[in-house]
Amino acid sequence: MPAYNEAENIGRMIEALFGEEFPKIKDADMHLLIVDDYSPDGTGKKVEGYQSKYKNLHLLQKQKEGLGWAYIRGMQFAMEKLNADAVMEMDADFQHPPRFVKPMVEAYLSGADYCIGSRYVKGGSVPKEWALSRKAVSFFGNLFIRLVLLKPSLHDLTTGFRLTRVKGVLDKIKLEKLMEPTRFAYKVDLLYQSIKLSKKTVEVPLEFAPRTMEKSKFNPKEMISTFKVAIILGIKDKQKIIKFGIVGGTGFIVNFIFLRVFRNLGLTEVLVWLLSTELAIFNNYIFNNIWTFKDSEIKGVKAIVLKFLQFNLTSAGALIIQSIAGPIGTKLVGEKYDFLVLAFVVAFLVLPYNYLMYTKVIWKKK
Ligand SMILES: Nc1nc2c(ncn2[C@@H]2O[C@H](COP(=O)(O)OP(=O)(O)O)[C@@H](O)[C@H]2O)c(=O)[nH]1
Ligand SMILES: [Mg+2]
Repeated sequence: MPAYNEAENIGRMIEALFGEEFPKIKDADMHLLIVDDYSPDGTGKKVEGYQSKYKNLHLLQKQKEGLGWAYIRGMQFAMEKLNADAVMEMDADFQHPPRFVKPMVEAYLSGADYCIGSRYVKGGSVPKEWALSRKAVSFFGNLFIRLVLLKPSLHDLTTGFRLTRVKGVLDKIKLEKLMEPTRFAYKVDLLYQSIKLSKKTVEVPLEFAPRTMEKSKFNPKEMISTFKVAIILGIKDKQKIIKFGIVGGTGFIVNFIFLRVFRNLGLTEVLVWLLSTELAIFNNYIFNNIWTFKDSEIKGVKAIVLKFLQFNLTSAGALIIQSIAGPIGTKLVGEKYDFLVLAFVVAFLVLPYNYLMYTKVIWKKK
C-alpha cells in the first residue's frame, strides 16, 4: 500500500484491515506493508504508532520517486524480506474499500495467479459522484488500452487493485525495468507482463469509491504516459506477427525467383516446383530463426538440422490443409472465385496454423 500524505486516512485504514477484514480471512496469513515516501504530513509516524499493536504491519520509507517506484520497492520488500506468496496492490485512501480484499484473496486461494479488481464487470462500479466527463475518460481510456493491447476479454486494465502470485509471475518480472516507473503508468506494463505469465487470470468485482480526504495525485500527464505505455506495448506485442509476415513475403519471392531459375536450367516441372518451394521453406526457417523468433533461437548444427526437418513437416501440414480446404471452398463458391478461396484459406487457415506451430512447437519457449 503506497501512501503519500495520507495521514488522515492511514490510521482508519490500518484499523479497518487489521480490526475487521483480515480476521475474516481464515486461510491466509495477511500482512500490510505501507510504502511511505517520507510524507511531510507524518504518515510514516502514524504507521509506526500502530506497529506495536499489529505485528504484521510493516513500513518501508524512502525518498519520493513517484507511484511506480513505491510499488516496485514495496513488492521487492514483500518478496525478499517478508517471503510473500502473493502481493496485493491497494490504495490507502479508501478508494479500494477494504471489504474487497477478502474476495481477492479467495480468488487467489482457489487457484488464480493474477486477480484484477475490476470496476467494469458485473458487481463492479466507478463512483456515482463522478462527473460524466470523468466517467467517460476512465471508461474510454480503459477501452482504448483494451483494444491496443488486444485484451478485450479483460475489462479493467487500469485498476490499481490487484493481487499477483509471486511464484511464476511476480518473481519472473524485472521490476526495475518497468516502463515509466515514476508514474501511474507503471500499472499498464506490470499488468501486461503479469497477464502473460499468469496461467489463470480472474476479474473480481470492485466498487471503486470516491476519495474521502485529500486530493488525487492523478493528472493529465499521468494519463498521457499511460496511453504511451499502452501503445508501445501494443506494438511490441505485434512485432513477432509482423516479422512473421515479412519473412513469409520473402519466402514467396524466393519461391518465385527460383521457379524461373530452375525452369531456365531445363529441370522438369515437378522438380522446378519442388526445389523452389524447398528453398522458400529453408529461407523462412532461417530468417524466422535468426529474426522473428530470435528470443528462442535454435542453435547448434544438430538442433538446427532436426528442427528443420520438423519445420518441413509443419509445412507439409499446411500443404494438406490447403489441398483439403481448397477443393471444398471452390466447390462451394465456384471455380471462378478460386482466388478468393485461396486468399481465405491462406489468411484464415494456413497463416494461423503456421504461426501456431512456430510459436507452440518449433520455437516453443523452454
Ligand atoms: N509512496 C507513494 N505513494 C503514492 C505516490 N503517489 C500516490 N501515492 C499513493 O497511491 C495511492 C493512489 O494515489 P491517488 O492520488 O489516490 O490516485 P488516484 O486514486 O488514481 O486518484 C494513494 O494511496 C496515494 O497515497 C508516491 O509518489 N509515493
Ligand atoms: Mg485514490
